Amino acid sequence: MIVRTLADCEKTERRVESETGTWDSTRMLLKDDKMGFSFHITTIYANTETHIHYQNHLEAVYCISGDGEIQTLDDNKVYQIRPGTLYVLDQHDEHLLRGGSEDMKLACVFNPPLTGKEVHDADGVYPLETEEAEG
Ligand code: 9YT
Repeated sequence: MIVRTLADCEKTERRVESETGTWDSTRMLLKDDKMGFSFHITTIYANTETHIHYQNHLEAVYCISGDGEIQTLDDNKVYQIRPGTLYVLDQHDEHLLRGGSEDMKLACVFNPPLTGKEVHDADGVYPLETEEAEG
């Protein structure tokens, strides 16, 4: 059994800030937890744009609060994101994620799970970590 609070996780290395200055994220579950997915609470800052392309991961994202939009780059479609919206990157969709008039709080699930070290490649591809590469 694992029980954690967001407040406690935010005080540890689980909370990361992007080098782009456009988001922060608290990784409440990571690969070491051996659940087969990772779980994150991410804040996308208001009036920002982040380029993301998770070529090695599938991700589902649920909006808890705030507002923003996502633009998929292969077809230039724009989708509004509001509390209650779920978007799913089932095609490893390259996209621009924009914060709206206020910070957007998102709950995110990754398969395969992130290891926790991925912040340095923050605005593009996260590598698929191998057992050898971790340590
Ligand atoms: C919105 C989004 O893609 N969140 C993913 C998690 C975050 N980028 C992280 O923890 O690395």
